Amino acid sequence: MNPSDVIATLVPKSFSPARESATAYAPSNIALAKYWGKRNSTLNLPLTDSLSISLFNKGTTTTVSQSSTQSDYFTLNAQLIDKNTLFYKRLSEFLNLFRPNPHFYFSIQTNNSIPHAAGLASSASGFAALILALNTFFDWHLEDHALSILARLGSGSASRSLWHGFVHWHAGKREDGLDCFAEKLNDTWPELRVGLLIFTEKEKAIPSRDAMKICQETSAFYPLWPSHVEHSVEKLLEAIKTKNFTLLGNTAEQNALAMHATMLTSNPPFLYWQTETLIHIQKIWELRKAGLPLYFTEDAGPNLKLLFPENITEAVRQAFGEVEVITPFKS
Ligand code: 2P0
Repeated sequence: MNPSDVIATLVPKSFSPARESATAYAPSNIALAKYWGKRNSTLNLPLTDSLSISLFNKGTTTTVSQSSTQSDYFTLNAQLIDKNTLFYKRLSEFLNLFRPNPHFYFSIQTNNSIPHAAGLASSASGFAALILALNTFFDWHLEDHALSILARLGSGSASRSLWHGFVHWHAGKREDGLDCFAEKLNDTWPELRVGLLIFTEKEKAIPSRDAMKICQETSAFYPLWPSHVEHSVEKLLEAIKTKNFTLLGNTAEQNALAMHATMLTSNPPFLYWQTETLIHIQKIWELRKAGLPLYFTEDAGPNLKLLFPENITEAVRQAFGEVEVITPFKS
């Protein structure tokens, strides 16, 4: 089964631009229970469910129109993307799936309010915003689950970036992945805060796509991962339902550390952490011992995301001068 077969079941057989251009925004998302391993890498079908929180105003705005030249034309934060970059090739190949005819070329303008490739899931919001913009550009009127499936074909975590708030991505069982999509949870948590601790905006050493494959294929700890993450999802759903912040923070932190343990135990081993990562983790643990309900999660990069309730915001700002505080649920 190829992505084009899946798309043929979801998108109208023939379509053309319904307007000159279409613009959409999608928030970045942070997994509290991580996606780390696939059951099918052609369709980005994950081995397990995962659960995320979206970062509200940190995300991607994308405008789609038809290119007036005989090739795709992409800009990222107003900079032209060179045709020889991996970024260009990946985007152009993805767009091959959605050309109304083989001679149709796209102009895609993307603006990120998050650092590109700094472990802050910019590909997630990027592909999600692109699919939302294409849906409007071509007047597809697709339902949420279909949009999530299409975004997932670009990047797995993009399936979770179509909404604000908590999002649960179902692994599904079908080979074609038509039961593998994310859904927004209706629960809100206005007091919840996410703190971004960004030490570096450099490109990551190993793309997460390759990293999760190495872990899945070689880590001695990987066989423990699927049941760990399924438990994490259950505990997070319980924490969200009962507004149990300790359970939420603890579960997210342990899940992130378990994911990083699969990297340490891979062959060859690798680690995204930098010195600052460890210094800040130890500081978080000290503050917690001193009574602050403060937890962290970390993705495929050295930067940390703090999780804490609104009433300790000042203490968090004092401890981490450089923190950027996100309110995921704005009223
Ligand atoms: C997550 N990550 O759940 C995990 C945690 C990184 C660490 O989803 O191959 O870029 O495009 O499906 O979505 C990053 O993986 O991978 C990711 P592909 P993706 O957020």
